[in-house]
Amino acid sequence: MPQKASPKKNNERTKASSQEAIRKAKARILSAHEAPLETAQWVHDIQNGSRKALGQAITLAESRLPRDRDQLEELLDLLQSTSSNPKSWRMGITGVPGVGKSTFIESFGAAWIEMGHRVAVLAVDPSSERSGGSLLGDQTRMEALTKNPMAFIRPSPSSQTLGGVTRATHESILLCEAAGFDRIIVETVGVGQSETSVRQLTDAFILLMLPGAGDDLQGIKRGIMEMADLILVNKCDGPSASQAEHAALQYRQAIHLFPPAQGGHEVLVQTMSALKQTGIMDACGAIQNLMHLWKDNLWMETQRSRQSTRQFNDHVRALLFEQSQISPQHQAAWERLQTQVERQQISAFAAARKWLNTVVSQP
Ligand SMILES: Nc1nc2c(ncn2[C@@H]2O[C@H](COP(=O)(O)OP(=O)(O)OP(=O)(O)O)[C@@H](O)[C@H]2O)c(=O)[nH]1
Ligand SMILES: [Mg+2]
Repeated sequence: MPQKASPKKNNERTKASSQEAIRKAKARILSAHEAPLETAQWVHDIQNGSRKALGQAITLAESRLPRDRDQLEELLDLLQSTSSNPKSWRMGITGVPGVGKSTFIESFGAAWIEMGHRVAVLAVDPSSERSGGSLLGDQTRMEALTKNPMAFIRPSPSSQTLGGVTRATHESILLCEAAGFDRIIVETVGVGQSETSVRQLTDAFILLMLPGAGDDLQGIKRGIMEMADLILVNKCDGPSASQAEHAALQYRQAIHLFPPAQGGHEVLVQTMSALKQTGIMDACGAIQNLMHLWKDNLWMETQRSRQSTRQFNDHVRALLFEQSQISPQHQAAWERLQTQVERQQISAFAAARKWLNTVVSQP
């Protein structure tokens, strides 16, 4: 007859089985992440067109773990990715949800590939509102491009702050360029601040508009229109074609009231149908003209250098802030001051100065 185990033995057995469970879980987690490649091998693979290596590098760019950040910086360093790759054209696409951005990118991207280029499509979406369903929608709207070996499509990183997403997108652009993609298309997905950050990451900014909307500017703020280098009124097909032409006329008039564009160019308003694929080559032509003009008048160089300076400043601020949050004392001081500001016991400015003094005096 089997003997009944003592409570002590039972305890030991439970402990052993929970340790075993932890060990198995750890092994599962580790095997879920592919073993990190040697950085040099990784660089070689990216430069030789391995999409897997590029995808893994972008995953690293999206990570917030300090270890991953270090490795990414090493990788970018080895790839010698700087912001001065003059051969690549970075294009931002924005417009209200449903205007046809993804449908446009499908034919716009294909047009560049036909001209012999390699196209990378990235998305900036700091909101976590988009469901897997709408990402799936994008994949079907960009079906041909998704399958094209000359294209690389990366859905946006989710659940991050705008600053984090912007940094990840910037690094992803550099990685795609290092992998030989010379036409980079960045789609803004969330409405709001993401337009401004995509503007900061790209050379040319394209705004898509709906037909028959001139009246209320479709929720697109005037500031966003002022940032655009090219305006495309989409859905110029079927019964809405005449409305689209009318809207284009109105936008052309509105643009004359804006301050002149910094690149020394005229902001064109063109009509197109992303669905029927009309006006796509005209859009490519307009971009080509802009890029050639900007090369000649040095705006391309000036703008990129301003963008890099701004990124440097933003990055320093972000790193300083991150660093200052590491110490529990600084964090406690932060929380205390924040409460005082909330209760209106101290001005926001005085609180900020006080906190900085704490950080500086007790590094
Ligand atoms: N008639 C017509 N419909 C279009 C055109 N372009 C896009 N659509 C339709 O408009 C809908 C939205 O298109 P998307 O390309 O997904 O629009 P989007 O701007 O990417 O949308 P979000 O990613 O949700 O912001 C789809 O049903 C498209 O088929 C066009 O030129 N003409
Ligand atoms: Mg879309």
